Amino acid sequence: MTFRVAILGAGPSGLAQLRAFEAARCDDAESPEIVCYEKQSDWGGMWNYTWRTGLDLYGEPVHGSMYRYLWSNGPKECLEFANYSFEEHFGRPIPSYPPRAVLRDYIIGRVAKSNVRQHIRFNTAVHWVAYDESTGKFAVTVRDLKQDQLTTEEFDHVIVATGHFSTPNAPYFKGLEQFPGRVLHAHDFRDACEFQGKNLLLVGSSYSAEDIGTQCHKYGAKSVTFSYRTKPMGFDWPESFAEVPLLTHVVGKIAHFKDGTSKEVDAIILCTGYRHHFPFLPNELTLDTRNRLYPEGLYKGVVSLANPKLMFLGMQDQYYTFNMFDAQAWYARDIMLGRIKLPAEQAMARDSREWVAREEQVADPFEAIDYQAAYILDLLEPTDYPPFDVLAVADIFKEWEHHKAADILGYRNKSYRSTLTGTLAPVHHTPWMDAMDDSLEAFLHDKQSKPATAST
Ligand code: FAD
Ligand code: NA7
Repeated sequence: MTFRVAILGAGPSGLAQLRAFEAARCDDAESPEIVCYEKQSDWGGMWNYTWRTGLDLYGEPVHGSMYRYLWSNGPKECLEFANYSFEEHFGRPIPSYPPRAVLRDYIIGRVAKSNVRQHIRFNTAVHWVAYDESTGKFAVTVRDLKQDQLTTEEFDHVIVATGHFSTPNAPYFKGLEQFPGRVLHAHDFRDACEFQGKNLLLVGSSYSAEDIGTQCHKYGAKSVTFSYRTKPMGFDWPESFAEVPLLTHVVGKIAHFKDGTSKEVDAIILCTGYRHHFPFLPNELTLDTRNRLYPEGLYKGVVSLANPKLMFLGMQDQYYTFNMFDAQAWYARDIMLGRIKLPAEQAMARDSREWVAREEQVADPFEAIDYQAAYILDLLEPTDYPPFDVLAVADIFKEWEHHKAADILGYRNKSYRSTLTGTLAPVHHTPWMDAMDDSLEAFLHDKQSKPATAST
């Protein structure tokens, strides 16, 4: 008798799971009955841009945290699917840092070639997952958003692929309620043009702060002040940027910082990260973790130690993205197909603890890249995911780190060599700081694009 699999979410991770089963089906493996629930009206997850913030058309929390003019923050050569190169998708080499619409086109391109869309129930939000010890099955309760109908179905396995950059972590600072300007979390940031001519305060010192800050500068913000909790980003910022210690309180338009300094600002953006939030999971099944390379409570970073028939994809802090989700999805698939046998509970817990302990030793971004590479290699070893050079990708990530350190506003003008095709990406026709149009058409319009002459 065939078994049933529920995949929650049709972003890159959920699509990787669908694609993994599709690959096995092509090899005549047993195919489970798959239902993928997606609350948006289309696939692509975070890569679907929405102007909405707050609640969606149906009163569900808006998933999207991406903004207009978002360009890849890492080289595309680092996230290439091993079974689908950018060159294959676009029919020619393209520059290394594409904008959002181009990356979405690539993600969708791979799945559009298969039959997996038929498994997805769009406009369907997962509301509850319960496990019945006596039957060994999960009951998944969903709301058909268009019909406003709740239904429940039974499954043998549940794959949680709902992402973790959607529910804001928004700390309070004294005086915010009196601040006479906009206060928002990065999740609700959409259009940098809103902040033209403004003095901005961004709280946080990670990817969102860095990218929203540089983008606002690009689109005409007067000044950008970053306020850090632990340490500054330390880039060689142009004059209109500053990094200051943590915000303590706000009085009128004046923001006060831990070192006693202050600054008048027009808007405050909390770039303070996201929460792993699973409102559809009961206490005993949920994943309780901060944003880290190896979330606790998972074997191989995928299998729930609480119930190994429940698996999570893409829950890590991410250097590697799409190809890591693939590695996880192939691994999860092979567990479900019985190709990989899970060890006893204690052995899984021990293995997980060892990886967590190893993460605690990671001292800097370069070691973090090596750590995630080692994790992916460990996952890939027992699967038939097509070979890709994980360590060569790690080297590109390290080059990227150096390029950012050298020129935070110019690193996106660099080119890298695909580890799949060996092709060196062409240089984009317009330097990133001058490329105001982030559409797919403008990016691929290559009249003036030049071949790169060196690997950087
Ligand atoms: P998501 O893409 O978040 O997809 C999860 C899906 O689950 C969504 O479609 C959502 O609608 C659905 N869902 C959620 N809850 C429910 C529910 N209850 N019921 C039904 N469906 C549900 N990565 C890169 O590689 N390069 C980048 O440049 C990059 N930039 C980023 C910039 C920002 C601002 C953010 C927030 C992330 C960025 N990322 C980037 C990381 C990005 O999250 C991953 O690339 C990728 O989207 C993660 O895929 P996912 O499928 O795990 O999650
Ligand atoms: P991250 O990478 O999780 O970083 C969160 C940042 O927020 C980090 O600098 C934290 O400081 C800071 N933070 C968290 N809580 C607080 C409080 N209470 N006060 C002050 N500062 C705080 O999230 P991002 O949004 O930057 O990036 C997430 C993804 O989006 C990423 O993968 C990108 O691709 C896009 P800390 O250093 O911990 O002191």
